Amino acid sequence: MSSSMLPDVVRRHLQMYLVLGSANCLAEPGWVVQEALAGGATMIQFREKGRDALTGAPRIELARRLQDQCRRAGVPFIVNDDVELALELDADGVHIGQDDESAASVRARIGNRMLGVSAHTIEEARCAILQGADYLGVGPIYPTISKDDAHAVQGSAILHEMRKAGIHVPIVGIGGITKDRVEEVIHAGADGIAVISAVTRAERIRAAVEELKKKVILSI
Ligand code: 3NM
Repeated sequence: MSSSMLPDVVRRHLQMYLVLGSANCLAEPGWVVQEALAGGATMIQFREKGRDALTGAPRIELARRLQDQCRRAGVPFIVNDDVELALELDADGVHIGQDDESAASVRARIGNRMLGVSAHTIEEARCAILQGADYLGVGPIYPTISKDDAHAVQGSAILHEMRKAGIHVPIVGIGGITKDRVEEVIHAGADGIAVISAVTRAERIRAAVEELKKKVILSI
């Protein structure tokens, strides 16, 4: 079972989904999140991963601070790959990859919170849905500089294929998405875009989010 959240509500949260950790940010992460929220980010995922990632208390402290900002903006806060942290913070949801704990087990632990699962094939997508995913993250659609262990680039064709195969759950495209690629991703079947670098490395974060979101909405 998925959560009680209606798919159309989930779809709206996926429109301009910012994924980030401190290692992705050129500026202070709290400032990046504040600007992204001001620009209309529809959901935020805390993904504190990689070589320079925070650990222990500083990691939890940062998560709490970003979550607090999201709460004040009324935007869901999702924790990547850490059910314990999500439960400790009372986060709105969890996002997991294929190498993490099974989706069924995460669903059992998080109750009605939102569950996102990364899926690279139709088989993985079907399995995630059966195990209770509320949405799928599908990628990498384009080459990415933000994930060292990313799968081979799939192109937007994977989105088309999933929709053609009868997968109707909310899907967010991820991997190398920039403002010039939004239309292709949405037309291929995604409900929204998940981005790291297009926002965290933008010179003007608020304006970048506004532009990406506008392009998503115009392409739907
Ligand atoms: N997951 P950027 S690609 C976190 O394919 C992540 O599942 C991916 O960052 C997947 O927008 C990716 O900078 C990195 O390319 C996305």
